Amino acid sequence: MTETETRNHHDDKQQNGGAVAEPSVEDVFDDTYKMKEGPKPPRMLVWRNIILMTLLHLGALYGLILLPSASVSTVAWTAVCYLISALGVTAGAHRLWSHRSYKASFPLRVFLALGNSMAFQNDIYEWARDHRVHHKYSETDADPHNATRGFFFAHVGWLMVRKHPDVVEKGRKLELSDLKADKVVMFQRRHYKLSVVILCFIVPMFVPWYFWGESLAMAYFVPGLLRYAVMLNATWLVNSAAHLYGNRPYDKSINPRENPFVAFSAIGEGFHNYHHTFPFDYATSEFGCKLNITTAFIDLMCFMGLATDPKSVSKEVIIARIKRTGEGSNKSG
Ligand code: ST9
Ligand code: ZN
Ligand code: ZN
Repeated sequence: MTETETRNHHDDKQQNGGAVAEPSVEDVFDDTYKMKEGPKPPRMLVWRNIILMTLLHLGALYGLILLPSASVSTVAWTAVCYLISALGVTAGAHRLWSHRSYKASFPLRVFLALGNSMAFQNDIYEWARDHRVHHKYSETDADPHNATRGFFFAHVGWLMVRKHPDVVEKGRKLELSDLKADKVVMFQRRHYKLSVVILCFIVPMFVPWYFWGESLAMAYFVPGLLRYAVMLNATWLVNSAAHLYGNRPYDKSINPRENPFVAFSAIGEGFHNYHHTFPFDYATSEFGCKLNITTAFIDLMCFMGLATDPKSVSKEVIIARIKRTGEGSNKSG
C-alpha cells in the first residue's frame, strides 16, 4: 500500500487483540511545544541502574573472553537469540506497536512479544509510550533520550537518571488506547518480570547446557549476558550515533541521520533521517531490505499471511521531500 506524506491512514480502524481501537498514533514531531525557560531541574542519579548496568557490561566482557572457546552450536544459538530478541524490538515494539506501520496477526504478535521479553528493554507498552514521546518531542526536554544532551546521555545515561518532568507530563497526554486494547501487549506488561527472567536469562542459558552439554558458565555469559549487552548497545546506538553522525538526505532541519553501521547492527534501524521524516513506513528506509533484516522479516510475514497492510511512501513523495527539505547529500532511486 502506498501512502501520501500525510498520515491519514492512521484514521483507519485497526483490529487489536480482538478489540477495535482508534489508532491515532502520536509519532509526528510537534513544533508547538516550547521548552520551559530558566534553570533545568537537577540531575538525579539512579545508583541501582548505574550498578546493574556496570555489572552487566563486566559480565558481557567476561563473555567476550570466553567466546573463542565456545562450541559452534553455542555461537549459532547466540546469534539466534540475538535475532529473535532484536526482532521483538524492531518488528515488534518499534514498527508494529510504536508506529502501527503494519498489522500483525495474533500468532505473530505473540512471537514478537516473546522476542521482546527476551530483549529486556522495558515492556512493550512502556517502550512504545517512550518512543512516541521521542518522535513527538525529539531533541527537547520532553524527549526521554534527548540527543542534544550528548552522546552518553542519549546512549545509556538516560537510563541512569530520573526523567525530565516534561517527558512524563507530555507522555501522560499521549493517545495510547491502541496499546491498552491489545491483549498481547497488556498480558506481557502484567507478567513482564517473570517473562524476562525466563526468556532473557533462563532459556538462552538452558538450551546449550541441556541439548549439547555446554558448561553453565559459558551458557550464562555468552548467549545470556554478552548477547543481551551487545543487543542493548546496538539499540542505544540508534539514539546516540544515528542522532549525531551521518547524512540528512530527507530533512536537514532535524538531527536524526542515515548511519549504515547502525543500520547493520540494529538489523535495519539506522536509516534514522528517513525514519523521523516518514515514521509510518514499515521499512524505516527508502531502500527496502538493504541492510534491513527486519523489513525482510515483515515481508516474509506478509507473504505467509501473518502480517498485512505494510505502509510505505511513494517514490514521488520521497523525491519531492528530498528536493524540498534534504541537504542534497544523497540522490534517491
Ligand atoms: C532499554 C530501553 O534499554 C531502550 C529503548 C531504546 C529506544 C530506541 C529507539 C530507537 C528506534 C528503534 C530502534 C530499535 C533498534 C533495536 C535493535 C536491536 C538489535 N509518559 O520510568 P519512571 C511515568 S531498557 C508517561 O520510574 P523515573 C511512569 O508511568 C533497559 N508517563 O521514571 C511512572 O508513573 P506512575 C533495562 C511516564 O523515576 C512515573 O512516570 N531497563 C513516562 O524518572 C515514573 O516512571 C533499565 O535499564 C512517559 N514517557 O525513572 C532501566 N515515563 O508512578 C529502566 C515515565 O504513575 N528504567 N512515566 O506509575 C528505569 O529504571 C526508570 O525508568 C528511570 C527513570 C530510572 C530511567
Ligand atoms: Zn521510531
Ligand atoms: Zn530517533
